[in-house]
Amino acid sequence: MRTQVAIIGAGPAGLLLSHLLHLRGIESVVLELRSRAHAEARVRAGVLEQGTVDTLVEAGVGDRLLREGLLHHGIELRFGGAGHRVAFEKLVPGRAITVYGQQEVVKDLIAARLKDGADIRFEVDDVMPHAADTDRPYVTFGGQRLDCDVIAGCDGFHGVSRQTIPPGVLTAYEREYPFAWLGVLARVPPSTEELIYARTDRGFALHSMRSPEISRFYLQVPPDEDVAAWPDTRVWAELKTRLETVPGFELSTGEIVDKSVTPMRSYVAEPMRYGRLFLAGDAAHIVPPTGAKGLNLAVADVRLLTRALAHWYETGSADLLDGYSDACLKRVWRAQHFSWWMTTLLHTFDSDDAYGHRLQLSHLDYVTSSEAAAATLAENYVGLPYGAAE
Ligand code: RFL
Ligand code: PHB
Repeated sequence: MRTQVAIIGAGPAGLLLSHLLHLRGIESVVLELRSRAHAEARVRAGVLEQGTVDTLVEAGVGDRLLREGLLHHGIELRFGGAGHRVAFEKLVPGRAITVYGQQEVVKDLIAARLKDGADIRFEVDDVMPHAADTDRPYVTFGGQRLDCDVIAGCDGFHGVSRQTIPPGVLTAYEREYPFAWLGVLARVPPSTEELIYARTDRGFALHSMRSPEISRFYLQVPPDEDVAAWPDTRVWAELKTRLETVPGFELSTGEIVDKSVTPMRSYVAEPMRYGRLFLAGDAAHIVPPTGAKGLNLAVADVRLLTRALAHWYETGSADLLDGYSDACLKRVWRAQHFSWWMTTLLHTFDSDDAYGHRLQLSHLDYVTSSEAAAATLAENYVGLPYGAAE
């Protein structure tokens, strides 16, 4: 078997890359470990930056997103018994976020790819990239061999692509946080119009949503927490304690339909390339979800990779491919900083002494009382505009 670009992983990065390449006349095969049903049911991100929405719409896969996505012009930071709105319309005029589940993005992309006759293989075992340091790379899977010009490693943080790169090639930059997030999806109308990021002495809580009928919540919990320690009654009690901290706010409860624990980690591998193997999305970098950046970074990466590959096929010049990693890493590191910053701003750290606690409160007070500080948060949260090269 032969294709131009062998793509490992059918998450948002791999699927969007395959679609964008198709629009430029470049063919690919997508190899995915899990089933289509599993990929479409995985509850993860929910916040899309303006640039992500524009990318999906321009690529012709944004119809349902524009119909069903919830356009938000602000978020609330809640702490010390009061809520403070970060008003995007005032701080970053013309820019907003859209709340639309990652699993819906994945469904839309799979549908579009299959309609165009794409070759996506689900439930393939033993995917392995080979000969990435030669100009005849290939991928093996389930006893078969796929020859290609280039391999795209879009297989997420635990994928195989990054791990096949020989020791010494990549430098990893990493930070682990001493807590995890318990994520909860519930069949109950949101008790708020905009997202609420709440800092309390018992830990962080986030009230998000998926639709007018479905709410999404997160609770800061100890690292390696067992989901079994969180029966529904405990989840609702803790959410109420952490969110019902301002006068008049009452949290509606309902049926919980999904619960999972996510560790919090920052990680960057540099460079995002080894020969003919290019890493994109979570395969190369992850951020704690507090800044809502992971999916948006994956989209920015594959935009750049598409442009670089198209340039290569059209002109024979590898200039953009050679610049791919540096071009991605600029945005990646901005998002790393913002995600670390939001995380330290809003979580409780057991290691914090009284001094650290006071610093955090002063920081929160500054972000919610100074327009300059709030604008910094807002412009990063809605996402910095793409540069000319992106
Ligand atoms: P994915 O989505 O992990 O997809 C990788 C795909 O590769 C497959 N795979 C393999 N396939 C073949 N062979 C192998 N050996 C393979 N190993 C793995 C996997 O099955 C999978 O289908 O990576 P991708 O495409 O780079 O996308 C990245 C995003 O998924 C991720 O950054 C976001 O979900 C992060 N994130 C958020 N990002 C945002 O932009 N906004 C948010 O609001 C947001 N909230 C979140 C989040 C992530 C969360 N979790 C669960 C980590 C909230 C949470 C709770
Ligand atoms: C979500 O809705 O899943 C979500 C929203 C904001 C975040 C992280 C996750 O910062």
